[in-house]
Formats: sequence, structure tokens, C-alpha cells
Amino acid sequence: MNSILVTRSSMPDYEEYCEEIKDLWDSHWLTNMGVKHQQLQKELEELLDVPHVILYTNGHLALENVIAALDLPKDGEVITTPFTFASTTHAIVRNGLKPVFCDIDPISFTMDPAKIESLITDKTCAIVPVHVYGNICDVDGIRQIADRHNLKVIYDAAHAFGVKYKGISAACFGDASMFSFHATKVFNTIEGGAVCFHDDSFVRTLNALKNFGINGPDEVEYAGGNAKMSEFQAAMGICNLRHLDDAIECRKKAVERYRSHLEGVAGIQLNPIQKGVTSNYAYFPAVFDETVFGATRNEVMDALAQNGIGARKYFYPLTSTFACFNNAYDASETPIALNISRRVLTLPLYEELSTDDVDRICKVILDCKK
Ligand code: T4K
Repeated sequence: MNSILVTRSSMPDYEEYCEEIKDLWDSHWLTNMGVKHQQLQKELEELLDVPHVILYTNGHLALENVIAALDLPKDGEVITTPFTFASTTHAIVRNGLKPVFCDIDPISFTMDPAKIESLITDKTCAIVPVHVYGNICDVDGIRQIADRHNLKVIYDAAHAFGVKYKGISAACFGDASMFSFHATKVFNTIEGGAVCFHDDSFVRTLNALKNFGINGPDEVEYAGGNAKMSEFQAAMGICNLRHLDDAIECRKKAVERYRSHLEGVAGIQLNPIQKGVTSNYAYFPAVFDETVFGATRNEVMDALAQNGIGARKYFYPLTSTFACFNNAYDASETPIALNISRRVLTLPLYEELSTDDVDRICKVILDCKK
């Protein structure tokens, strides 16, 4: 039986990619904001309906750079979620800022705005929420709090490429949003990422920060690093964009099949379809309640593994409990995030996952039920 991993990169036909990179052999221009980079940037600005897209070599450096671009006070506190990939918290910490962890909503698993205000101190300078699994945060609630307290909002939208809320692109919320174009994402440039925003004054800073702080032939304005997207990455993006709608449609079919098997099963919690949201079907998390389902998340994961199916514990453990933080944070202060992280399993989902594959995965899961 073929093995199924948690995801599998979408790729264009080999010939299509070769055709796209052919001119690079003529120009010998391989990186540093070449023609492919410029083309992809323009296409994304149109698709995401946002005035500025700055491309990066990965999503993490995009997030690190946009936080740096805000020039926040060095002992500043940033309210964020611990229910995320390591990158979100690390981007805050690596900017010399202190993450303050806010609990999540038990339905969407995104930051719960009702819990934000009690965490605000005179050092709070920004909020970094995550549209986790592509679920859109309560952007209206977060904006109201940010406005009231004069806080910056940077969305980690790594999972939300192509998602819309009330017809508005996920690229348009907060002061800026970061997307990941990693190989495992709905849209990939092999490795890659972007920062999207409206404020023209950000353009100069972000372009400089990803290129050693260089702002002109004789001008180095910042001690920036190197986070430029190469021409080969951009070419992959240009190809993959042509097939994005088809890829999302295939994912949608798989998600609908999952829901037909798992929705309403006692002891399994799924994220409901969000009202007003056009989904990208990025991830399919399922939360197991052992007391009702009769098997733990880990038992289900083991059963899947024995059948050649690689589900993943995205996102366990909480980032606030990582060894690198030396017990600086108390996970019991975010009890919902802690509880969900111990019980969540992200099931395989990708463009080529067939409905037969989904049937096979769900059979193994349902066979675990006691
Ligand atoms: N913020 C959030 C909320 C994020 O989730 C992420 C990344 C970021 C920020 C940072 O963005 P980037 O800097 O990555 O652009 C993966 C990804 O590496 C990571 O991008 C992603 N989130 C995270 C959720 O998942 P791993 O360590 O679980 O990946 P790995 O290598 O185990 O791959 C998972 C599966 O994907 C494999 O079993 C098979 C498949 N795969 C993997 C690779 C590398 C492919 O089909 N092709 C591939 O090239 O972290």
C-alpha cells in the first residue's frame, strides 16, 4: 500500500518549469530581484489585492524583518499565540522583544480577542496573531483593541494564502501580513515568503532589510541580513500560480470527503466552516477527546503510522514550552491552547490526495473508536 505523508508539494509539470527558467541560462541573472522576482511580485499584488508585496527567501525571515521594520522599543512586549509553529514566537524573540502568550478560541484555535486586554501593560507595543490552519482570526475584534491601545498588528498569515474574509484578501489585515511559500504550503516557491501591506513608507525599509540594509549604490541604512528570493524560487511561484485554483479545488474535495466521514463523530472536534471566509483548505486538524472517542490523539497517530499514513501533531508542544525558553512561561495560563495542543492531529491534505486516500485514512481513524 502506498504511504501517505501529511502533505506533498504541489508542482508544475517538469517541462513547464524548464520553460520558465530557460531565459536564466541566457541572462545568467540568478537572484537579487531579477525579472522573475519582479514578475511574481506584480502577479501577487494583483492576486492578493494589496498595493505592496515584498518577496522573501522564506516566510520566517519575512516575519522577522517586518517586526524589525516596526522599530519597536527594545524591551517591548508582543502579544501572540503559543498555538503555532516555532517561527512565530522565534521571530518576536529574535527581535529582542518579549512574547506574551494569549489563549486561543476553542472553536477556531486563533487568538481570542476577549483575552488580549488583560495582557496589555505599558510595555505592550504590538500584537502578532496567527491565522492558524488558514482560519481567519477575529480581525475586527483585534483591530478595535489595537486602535484603542495604539498597538501595531502583524498577522502571521503563513497558512492563509488565498483566503478571503468578507471578500477581503487575508493580505489586507493589520499593519502587515506575512505569508509562507514553503514547499508544504498551498502555494509554494520551494522556499519562500512575503510581507504584504498598504503603507508606502514600509517599502524602502523592507526592501533594504532583506538586502543587507542597502538602500542605494552608496547607502547602507540598516544592519540588514540577506533574505532575497532567488529567480529559481520566483519561477516556481510563477508556474504554481497558474495552477493555484485547481490545487485549491482538489484540496476542497479532499476536505469535503473528510467532513463526510468525520463530522458529527462523537469525540472528534473539527474546525467548523468559518462564516464569511473563502477557504484555501490548507490544513485539516482533528481534535480527539479520549473520554468520548475511546482513543487518544497519540493512539490514533500510531494506528495511522502503522498503516503507512503520516499525520502530524501540528501544533504540539506549545511554543511557550520550548526548551529554549527555560520555563520562562507558564502554559497553564493558556489552558485552551494547552488542551487543544495535547489532543490535535493534522491529517494528510494536499492537491494529489484522492478521495480513496481520504476514505482509507478515515477508516483507520474510525477503527480506533471504542
Ligand atoms: N508561521 C507559521 C504559522 C508556520 O506554520 C510557518 C511554517 C512559518 C511561520 C514559517 O514559514 P517558512 O519560513 O517555513 O516559510 C513544516 C514547514 O517546514 C514549515 O514551513 C511549516 N510552517 C510547518 C508547519 O511545517 P516540518 O518540519 O513539519 O516539515 P517536514 O520537512 O517534516 O515536511 C512535512 C511533510 O511535507 C513531509 O512529510 C512531506 C512533505 N514535504 C516536505 C518537504 C520539505 C514535501 O512534500 N516536499 C518537501 O519539499 O515543517
